[in-house]
Amino acid sequence: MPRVLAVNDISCAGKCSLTVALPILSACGATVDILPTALLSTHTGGFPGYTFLDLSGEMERIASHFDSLGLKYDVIYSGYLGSRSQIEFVKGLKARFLKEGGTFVVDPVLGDNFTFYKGFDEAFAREMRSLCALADYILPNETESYLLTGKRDFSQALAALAALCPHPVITGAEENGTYALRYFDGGERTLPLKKVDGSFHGAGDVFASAFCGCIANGLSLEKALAVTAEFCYRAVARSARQVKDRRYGLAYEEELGYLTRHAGVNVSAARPQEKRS
Ligand code: PXL
Repeated sequence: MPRVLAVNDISCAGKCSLTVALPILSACGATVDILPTALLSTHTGGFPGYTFLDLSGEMERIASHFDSLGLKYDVIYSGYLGSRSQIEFVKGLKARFLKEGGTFVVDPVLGDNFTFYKGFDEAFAREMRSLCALADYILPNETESYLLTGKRDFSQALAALAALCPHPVITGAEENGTYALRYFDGGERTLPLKKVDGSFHGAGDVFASAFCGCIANGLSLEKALAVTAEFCYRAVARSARQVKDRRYGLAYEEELGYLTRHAGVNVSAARPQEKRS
């Protein structure tokens, strides 16, 4: 069973970050430990009056305890980080906690719809770039790809991101009426996506969590992206039908079965004593 460390916030309502990472990674058969970066009543995208408790001090205490336990991870997944100093701290987690040959995935959570999320700015984006430089995979959305590179053209942005990290994935690139994943895997690659109109809060976190689960199970980048893209499409299409208030996140739960069936879960390794029929 792969072991994953998810570094992300807890938004208590409005499904995103750790509240989606835990169930989705678990559905992929991973053991998930968490390092919470902040505790919010809701995410920052549309609920006035949300609370925010920065957990930076506690993160160091938790990490020190993990050190003393000798914990090591197959995958470290970094998501929403609350401050520049937190980014600096997360850079150190790779050397401390990633197994040799393990995978470091950074979702550079910065913004959407070509604006920064609340509390983030250019200096924060610069710091995030330096975290991306340590990653094996980065998962910027279209806005984050622009905020990281200053380039709106996807080929140019991808080339700039590939200079930072071996496998950048732009998770939703809309261009000339087409919608696709654009990624780098030795060369530029495109995976066409089915588009559902509208904006869906938390979709990036659902994507990143499923992707980390597939990678933790040893799927190739191409296969991991295909499974993740289909899972997200199903969750988004269901949400378009069933979720009235999009601030509350994706209705992904009833699609977890699809993910478990396709994410490369190693059933015999997970339950060695059972005979499969
Ligand atoms: O889904 C990205 C995200 C994660 N965590 C928090 C957020 C957001 C986006 O708004 O506010 C706290």
